[in-house]
Amino acid sequence: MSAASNVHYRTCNLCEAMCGLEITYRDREVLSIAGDKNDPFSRGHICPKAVALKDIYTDPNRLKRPVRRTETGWEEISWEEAFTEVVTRLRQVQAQHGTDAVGVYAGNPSIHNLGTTIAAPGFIKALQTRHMFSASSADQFPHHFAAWQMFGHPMLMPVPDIDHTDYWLILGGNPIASNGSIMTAPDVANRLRAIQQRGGKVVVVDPRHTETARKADEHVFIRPGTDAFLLMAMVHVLFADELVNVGRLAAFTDGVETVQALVATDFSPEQAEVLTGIPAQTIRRLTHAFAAAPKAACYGRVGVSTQAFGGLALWLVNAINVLTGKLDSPGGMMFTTPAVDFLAGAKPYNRYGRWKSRVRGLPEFMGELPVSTLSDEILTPGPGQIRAMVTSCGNPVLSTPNGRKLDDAFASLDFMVSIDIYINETTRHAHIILPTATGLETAHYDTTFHFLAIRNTAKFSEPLFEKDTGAKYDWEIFEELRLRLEHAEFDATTPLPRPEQKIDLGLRYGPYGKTGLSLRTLIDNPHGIDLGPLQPRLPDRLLTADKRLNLAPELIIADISRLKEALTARLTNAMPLQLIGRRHLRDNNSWMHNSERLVKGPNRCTLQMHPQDAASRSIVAGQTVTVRSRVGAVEVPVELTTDMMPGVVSMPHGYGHGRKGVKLAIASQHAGVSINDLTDEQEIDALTGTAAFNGVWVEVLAGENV
Ligand SMILES: Nc1nc2c(c(=O)[nH]1)N[C@H]1C(S)=C(S)[C@@H](COP(=O)(O)OP(=O)(O)OC[C@H]3O[C@@H](n4cnc5c(=O)[nH]c(N)nc54)[C@H](O)[C@@H]3O)O[C@H]1N2
Ligand SMILES: Nc1nc2c(c(=O)[nH]1)N[C@H]1C(S)=C(S)[C@@H](COP(=O)(O)OP(=O)(O)OC[C@H]3O[C@@H](n4cnc5c(=O)[nH]c(N)nc54)[C@H](O)[C@@H]3O)O[C@H]1N2
Ligand code: SF4
Ligand SMILES: [Mo]
Repeated sequence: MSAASNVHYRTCNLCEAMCGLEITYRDREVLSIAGDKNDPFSRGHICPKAVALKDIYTDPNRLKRPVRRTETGWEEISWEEAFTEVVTRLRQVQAQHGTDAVGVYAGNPSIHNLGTTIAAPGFIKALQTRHMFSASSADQFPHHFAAWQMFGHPMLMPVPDIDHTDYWLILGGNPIASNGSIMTAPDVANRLRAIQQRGGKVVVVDPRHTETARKADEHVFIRPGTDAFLLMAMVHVLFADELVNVGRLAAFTDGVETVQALVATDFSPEQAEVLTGIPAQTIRRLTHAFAAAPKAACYGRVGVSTQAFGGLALWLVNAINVLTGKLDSPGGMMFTTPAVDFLAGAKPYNRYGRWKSRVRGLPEFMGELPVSTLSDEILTPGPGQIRAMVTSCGNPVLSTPNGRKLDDAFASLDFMVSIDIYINETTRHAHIILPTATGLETAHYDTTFHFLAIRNTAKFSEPLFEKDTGAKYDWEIFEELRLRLEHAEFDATTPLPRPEQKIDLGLRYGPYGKTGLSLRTLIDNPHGIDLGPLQPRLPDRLLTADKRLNLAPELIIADISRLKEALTARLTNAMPLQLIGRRHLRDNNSWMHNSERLVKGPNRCTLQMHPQDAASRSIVAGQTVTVRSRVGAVEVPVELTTDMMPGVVSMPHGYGHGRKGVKLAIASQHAGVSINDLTDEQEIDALTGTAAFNGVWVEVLAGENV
């Protein structure tokens, strides 16, 4: 007789939305995964990816024990052997070539795994390298930069209070597909509908008529990479038409006059029209509507962040919210009060430009160098060259610009270790892979996403299943590596501190600790706890040295000259089309294509193109075309759609699994090609070092291999 089924509640850790799951299981088998209706935040919402947690758990390609690459293939080795070899080889490289000869790449799931979030930094610190890279410079550095410069700390990023807003202006975000980012908001679709039901409006600015645009009240096409011109023109209109109303923020805000002077003569809507393709009248109308709405939030995301003027664009997004008094005001852009507040006691921030990258002279930010220059640092000989790499939770061969160059660079290393669960496009270059227990096997608390949520909430998930015998948690791996690197006496019988102990401390000493919130409370409330709507937090929350909000920071204002140059040059190129990215609900960056239920159906790795652009090139629907950029070419089937702005083409990222040595049985059958074989490692936002993925100049030619 089989045992009865049981129910387990936990948070989905696959994206930023923090959906509550209700999982029925028997023994070690998942019977079903559904939305947890009693989760006060997600209210039963899930997306199709949640069910794939089961596929990851049962995936025969997922590694459970360390493996070593040999001439005849991969062999399993013991943890002792793996740790010894990794630490010996890393030390050897550092002894021979200096500490900077070891580079690190930390990828996106680093912040979706509690153990990695808590334990990886100690290991990285023990390496003492200045060659630290992460997905942040392929994603959100502009948000951090603007937050640091204006509010005093890179983590002080405001989020849209969409549950109370009457006007949500979205630039370069597609939350209906991505489920939101730098805005943890499970069930965006219903929250968006609620805005409309209470008489509010949603406006989307995007070069593609997206899934979100379809649900919005208005969609405006914009030429890729030109948001900073639109936003400057909006600031111009705010001053010219006397719409500025800083309100209560005026008491602690500096720099309003500086910004006014910047837009006094330049950056009119007429000038912006030429670059953005948005009629001047539309820019004026949108600005007036935004300023007039009592509760409005201007929100920008990946589309505006990963472009040549990303830093300026995110500063302008904040500036527009400040100038109209919508920052830190209900229904506007607000700051979360998280239950675990890792900014408690934070000092004014200075982690910028303390060192520069060796080859291109790019400044460090937040202890990191731009990932766009990682391949240069590996391939360029000389003192300080990277000879060994550590990757964790990352697949930069598919996810960073000019991935082919990085692919070649990784192949040239003396040593590489990957902390990862798969043998994929990146980790196939590793000499040793250390796999972590993951997903349903782990305890979970979202330190980062509770911090960026549109409501104050807290939730802890216990592991559902025990990890496999012989498997290790990520925090065990990082702690052991750290201790061995530090030559500390390593005593296998002394238990390592568990990450949830840190969460317990964080909760007790956090803003709700006085009311008794602790890990125990969260364990007793497995659906999570609601701590109320966002509250105004300024000026108290500011971390600038003078406790004032700086609307016109020097580093940012200096970058305006670059924008002015582009205003004159008008962004032309010998290549006629501009390439942008695309996210699909059933993709998750580069790593979830090994789940049959997520990849089945029509091929999603297509080039979307406007029919006019196709006709002028004699391209027909479904045909395989060649897309060529400065750095490379790919062949991909074309999909014709008026969803695309003419002159703009789009491809998803995270495909390209057809490379030799990849051990992903299902993903390899849906290999696709990588957009990052086209994106250019030389094209970055000069201010923040962020990859300019969007607006890459390309040509599209009918036929294969042309
Ligand atoms: N052209 C283009 N490129 C882009 C983007 C774009 O919009 N356009 N988006 C960028 C953005 S926003 C991001 S964040 C990056 C993401 O790019 P990456 O940082 O490279 O992250 P992923 O592609 O998600 O790769 C995740 C890796 O983590 C491994 N993994 C999964 N779970 C675990 C775990 O529990 N433990 C460990 N140790 N490993 C695990 C997977 O096997 C995989 O190797 O891509 C960027 N690249
Ligand atoms: N299903 C799914 N969900 C995900 C991910 C995933 O890969 N798949 N990845 C996760 C990660 S790591 C992140 S960072 C978030 C990202 O979350 P979002 O920022 O919502 O990501 P996207 O869906 O890529 O939306 C970016 C939008 O910007 C538009 N865009 C491109 N160029 C420009 C431009 O120059 N200007 C403007 N205004 N718009 C432009 C694109 O057409 C696209 O609609 O999603 C997360 N959630
Ligand atoms: S939206 Fe994100 S958190 Fe929610 S179920 Fe899907 S992948 Fe998980
Ligand atoms: Mo991201």
